[in-house]
Amino acid sequence: MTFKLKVPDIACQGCADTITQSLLNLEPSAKIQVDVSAKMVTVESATSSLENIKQAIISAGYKIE
Ligand SMILES: [Cu+2]
Repeated sequence: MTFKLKVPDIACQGCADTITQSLLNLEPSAKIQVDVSAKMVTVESATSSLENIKQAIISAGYKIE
């Protein structure tokens, strides 16, 4: 399943890397794309729920719009 989330606090590639890493900790085989200028996170996941993905992003220190 593919999830798209808007994360307004993404400001730079460092934010993208932090979010990517926390999502990989949740699901190592997930495919993750972070668009820094659009502040969008796209997660292609086999096993994670939207709620789990949101929690991983929140615990990395970001809010979801
Ligand atoms: Cu940043």
